Amino acid sequence: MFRKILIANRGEIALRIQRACRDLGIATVAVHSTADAEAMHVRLSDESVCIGPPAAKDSYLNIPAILSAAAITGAEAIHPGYGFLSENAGFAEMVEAHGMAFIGPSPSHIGMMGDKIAAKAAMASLGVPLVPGSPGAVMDLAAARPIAARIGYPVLIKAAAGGGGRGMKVAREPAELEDAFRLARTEARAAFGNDAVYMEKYLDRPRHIELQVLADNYGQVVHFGERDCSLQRRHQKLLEEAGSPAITPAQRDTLGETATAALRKLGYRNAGTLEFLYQDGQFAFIEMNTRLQVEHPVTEMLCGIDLVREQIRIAEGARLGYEQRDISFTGHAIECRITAEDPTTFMPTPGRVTAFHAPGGLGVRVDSALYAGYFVPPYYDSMVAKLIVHAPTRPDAINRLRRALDEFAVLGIQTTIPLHRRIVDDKAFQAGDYTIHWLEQFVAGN
Ligand code: MV4
Repeated sequence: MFRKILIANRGEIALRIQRACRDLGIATVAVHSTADAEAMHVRLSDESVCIGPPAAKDSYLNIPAILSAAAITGAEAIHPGYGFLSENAGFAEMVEAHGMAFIGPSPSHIGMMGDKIAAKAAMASLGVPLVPGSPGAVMDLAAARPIAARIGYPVLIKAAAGGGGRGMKVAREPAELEDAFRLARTEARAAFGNDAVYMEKYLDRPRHIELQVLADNYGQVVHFGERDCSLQRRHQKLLEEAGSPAITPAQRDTLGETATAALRKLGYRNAGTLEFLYQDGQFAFIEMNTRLQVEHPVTEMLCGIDLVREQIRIAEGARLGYEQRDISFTGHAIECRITAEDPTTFMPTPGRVTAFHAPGGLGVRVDSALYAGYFVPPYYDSMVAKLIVHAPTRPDAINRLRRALDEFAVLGIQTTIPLHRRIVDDKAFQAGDYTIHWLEQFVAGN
């Protein structure tokens, strides 16, 4: 059993991880930048260490400072949260080289899934369905032409080191291929220092559906169903649901069986999320995330499980101790990501929070590090709260979400609460009838 864990993150996710540690009787070490000296994750931790100036590259991404903080406090393990160093294979390796546990997958699996071409090749060889595409990297335009012709236009050119939509270009017809290919390459090199690209058939109206899995160190792999993350704008998710309004329990079972069998053969461990595009009744794997995700609470509410606790136990060497048939899916859960942004222009709105009142009651959860008097700094991600509701049915969850949003008060700064409130009242949202393009249209029409 770990006695002390260092949490290499800030904000709501640092609190979320602290709570799981407390529940397990484990002491916590917070790290923080000089801008976060007054932050809630520092106030609520057992110990804290300042690791550098405000810019993330000098603090939350400062590997020597974080490893030193762990060494001087005697932490036995590091939880990276999401973002920052969470998918940095080199960091995971260094944590282990310093005799500590990295609470996450092995460095080699983080590295494999960070290369989208390698990830797809591994999944395809293990029977997971893919979007039709190039068998691997596409070296030049001469190679791209016949592959595009075989897949059929429109095609998408993606960066191997990409993810999250950066370095992605569509070619709707052969005449567009040359420019799209060259642009994708150039962007990939600039953004990732790696210009390897691959090609896929472009799906024009998919849903974005992801599957949550956990694996222990002894080959036991289970899934906790899917999340529908289609409601996004510029690759920033705004609202997530579990389960997906578009998926039947039988589809969930089939997808889960295929994915868990593949990860068992890969020897994967700890938490992971497989991302799929879903269109015309078909799932196609696109990427795998080797971290705890922002939207994990909808899965926790649906399945009644503490995913962070499980991550910690797995890292300690515990067995999962249950099987797929022990996992049940009850009701429906929805999460709203509330950001410190103007709800119409999406410009960040850092500043002083003058009053804060979180909603409550049955089936309502708020994960946030805000408090009255807190100053939202301009240096980091603008997400300041997650509101998660759970209810017996999707219509009940929507009603509960409306009620909770009406109770939620964040004064002093602008937030996206009013935008969420309008989404909840939309007929298409209520019908569950949306694709990844729906929200951009919704926002443009307002
Ligand atoms: C796609 C696609 C359509 N067809 N792949 C964007 C981010 C990256 N994770 C994958 N992405 C997409 N890949 C094919 N073959 C459309 C997107 C996409 C998208 C995917 C998920 C969530 C939001 C999105 C927004 C725009 C494009």
